[in-house]
Amino acid sequence: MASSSHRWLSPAALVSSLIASALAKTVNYDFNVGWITANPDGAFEKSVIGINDQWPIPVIEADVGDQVVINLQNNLGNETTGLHFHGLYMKGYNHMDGPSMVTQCDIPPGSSFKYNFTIQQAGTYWYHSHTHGQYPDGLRGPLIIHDPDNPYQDDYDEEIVLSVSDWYHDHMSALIPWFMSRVNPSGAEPIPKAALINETQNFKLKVEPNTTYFVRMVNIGAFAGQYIWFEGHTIQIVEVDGVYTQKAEAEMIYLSAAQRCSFLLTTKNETDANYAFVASMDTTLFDAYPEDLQYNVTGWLTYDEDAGFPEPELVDEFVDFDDMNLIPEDEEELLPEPDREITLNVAMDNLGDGANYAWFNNITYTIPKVPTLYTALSAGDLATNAQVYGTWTNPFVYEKDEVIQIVINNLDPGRHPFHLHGHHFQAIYRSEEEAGEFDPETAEFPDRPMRRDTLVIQPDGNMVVRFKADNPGVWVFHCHIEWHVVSGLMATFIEAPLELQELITIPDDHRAACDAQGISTTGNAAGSEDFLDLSSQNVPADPLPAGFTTRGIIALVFSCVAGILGVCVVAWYGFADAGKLAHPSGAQPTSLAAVKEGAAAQSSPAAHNDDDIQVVSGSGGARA
Ligand SMILES: *[C@@H]1O[C@H](CO)[C@@H](O)[C@H](O)[C@H]1NC(C)=O
Ligand SMILES: *[C@@H]1O[C@H](CO)[C@@H](O)[C@H](O)[C@H]1NC(C)=O
Ligand SMILES: *[C@@H]1O[C@H](CO)[C@@H](O)[C@H](O)[C@H]1NC(C)=O
Ligand SMILES: *[C@@H]1O[C@H](CO)[C@@H](O)[C@H](O)[C@H]1NC(C)=O
Ligand SMILES: *[C@@H]1O[C@H](CO)[C@@H](O)[C@H](O)[C@H]1NC(C)=O
Ligand SMILES: *[C@@H]1O[C@H](CO)[C@@H](O)[C@H](O)[C@H]1NC(C)=O
Ligand SMILES: *[C@@H]1O[C@H](CO)[C@@H](O)[C@H](O)[C@H]1NC(C)=O
Ligand SMILES: [Cu+2]
Repeated sequence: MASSSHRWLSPAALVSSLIASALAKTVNYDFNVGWITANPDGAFEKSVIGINDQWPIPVIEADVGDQVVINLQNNLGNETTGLHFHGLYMKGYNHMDGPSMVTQCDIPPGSSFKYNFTIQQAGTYWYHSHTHGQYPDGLRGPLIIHDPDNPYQDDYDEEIVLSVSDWYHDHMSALIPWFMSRVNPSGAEPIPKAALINETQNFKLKVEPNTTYFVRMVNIGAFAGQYIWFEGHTIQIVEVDGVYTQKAEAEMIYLSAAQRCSFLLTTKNETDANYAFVASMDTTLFDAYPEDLQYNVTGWLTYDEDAGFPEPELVDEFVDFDDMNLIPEDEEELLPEPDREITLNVAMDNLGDGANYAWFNNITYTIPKVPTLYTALSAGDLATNAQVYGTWTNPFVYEKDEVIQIVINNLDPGRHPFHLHGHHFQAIYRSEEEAGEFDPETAEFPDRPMRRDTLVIQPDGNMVVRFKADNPGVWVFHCHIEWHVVSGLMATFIEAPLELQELITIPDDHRAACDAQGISTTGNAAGSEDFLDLSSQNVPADPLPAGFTTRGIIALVFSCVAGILGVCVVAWYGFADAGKLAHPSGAQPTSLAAVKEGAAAQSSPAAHNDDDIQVVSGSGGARA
């Protein structure tokens, strides 16, 4: 074991941390995670994951410098869990970051687990489960770090926290097996049933006249980006993802899953009318367009309960503020030319099991046998060798303080919000749609680029981000559409692993979570102490047999639906076990109906679906 119990701090850091700790406090939370029922869209009652018998779950609030201690008890009974604190640097606290099999093992039912970390930054964040696609079942909420040095503190009277999200009627544990199966060869993502504001609909936001609010808005959804606008009011953007920006006036903003935006909103002097505000899901992300889809959700700035609540006016075109135009309030300059550049090509493609996987370059993320952090801590000097982390975690090892440039080429016709743990990156370039691969000859970078932790790439476009590897740890880089986490759109950055070994000791309760599931806390990605022997690492499904292409598979499944070549598909895919693909809402379609619904979802954007198009079995298939 190369880890040791002392913390590595420079004398200056030690002094400043002593000063901070003189003022800082400890914020304690006891979180009992369990099932409760809720019906946020008024259309379907379902069991959701709550905390302390409460849903929506509580907002975590602290001040910069505070120590946050969360004692989590998993009372779900039938599911493992975990928490990730989205956007926090967690410097020196990589083991508290939360993604399953990256920095910890899942927390088994019936056990407890402590998260304990120092808050090192101000702003608007959120927290959510980061295991087996679980957070859309309810385990998601804002995390707000208040700031005595907020540069805009004299510009507003009050703070407001608001979420937007999307909502499914079925559980992720029921949807994922359908999504990741041969009956869904095109990888059509299940479509949410409704959009929500603050986890409800028709939300009446009480406001005072002649008052300026600092509104912290968080998209805690699973899939849909949302356009958001306030009728009769303009807003001034002042923060994105925890980074203060110079004031920027906006009529409409776009928030992808996981993004945050804070803005100043000044109310009117008169109280004779209420004003609608709208969040509208980006339906270009959806492969189908069910007739009952409620993709708009309305709230009201409520000046007077008796003044009436007008329906929002229809907007013909979404003209949202381009976040690449923002300038950080601290005017931090473009980082120097990179020490390392990596290129990630995004694609979707099928494997031999017929399911559709997501790829960075030629790798679809597959969980290792040992959490990657624990491999880094136990590998000694070999921790700098990417090989020990396994092929399918898509590992990149960086040296301390290197400037890293990531070029992302989207070879897929969908938008994707990419998120990096442990950092705010500089967003230095983003192309328009259909621009193809990044061309360094023509791109120009801003002098003072916007920073954030989640950035949207355009369909068939490209983008470039830069950051400094100044945070020893294992940090994942992934699409924040939860379906694409499930299908493997994730890479692993191992930053300064030798320094990391000096910083982190795995707490006993974190080890116990692994022990309870028979997962080793040392060894390489294959669970071997012979660190260069990866022979038993987890691997994805086999490739498609030679001669089969994704297009061919989809065509074949269509033919099967049409009843022309059904037999061959049944034979080749082995549909014998497809009968277990039972409908989550209780209906019992045959395997062919399952195929048909899946195919309809991908074939025609205007396809009609009476119910969730998702047809699934209760177990298996949960990855990442
Ligand atoms: C776990 O239990 C809850 C509450 O009874 C249920 O709604 C959910 O579907 C179950 N999850 C699994 C994976 O069986
Ligand atoms: C939390 O961690 C700090 C050190 O980072 C330690 O001093 C403190 O005792 C821990 N608190 C709990 C409740 O474990
Ligand atoms: C929105 O929901 C959060 C979490 O439930 C709550 O703390 C917050 O106060 C709500 N916002 C408003 C404006 O009521
Ligand atoms: C609005 O508030 C400002 C100070 O906050 C005050 O000077 C002004 O008179 C108020 N105007 C109205 C119409 O209430
Ligand atoms: C409200 O009244 C104040 C003066 O009392 C004025 O400065 C301000 O612009 C008014 N606000 C709006 C939204 O009209
Ligand atoms: C949702 O809102 C948009 C923008 O106003 C509008 O164009 C569209 O017709 C609305 N859709 C529904 C189903 O209400
Ligand atoms: C991906 O695989 C293809 C064919 O197997 C190969 O031509 C290509 O170079 C690979 N790309 C990367 C980035 O490894
Ligand atoms: Cu994605």
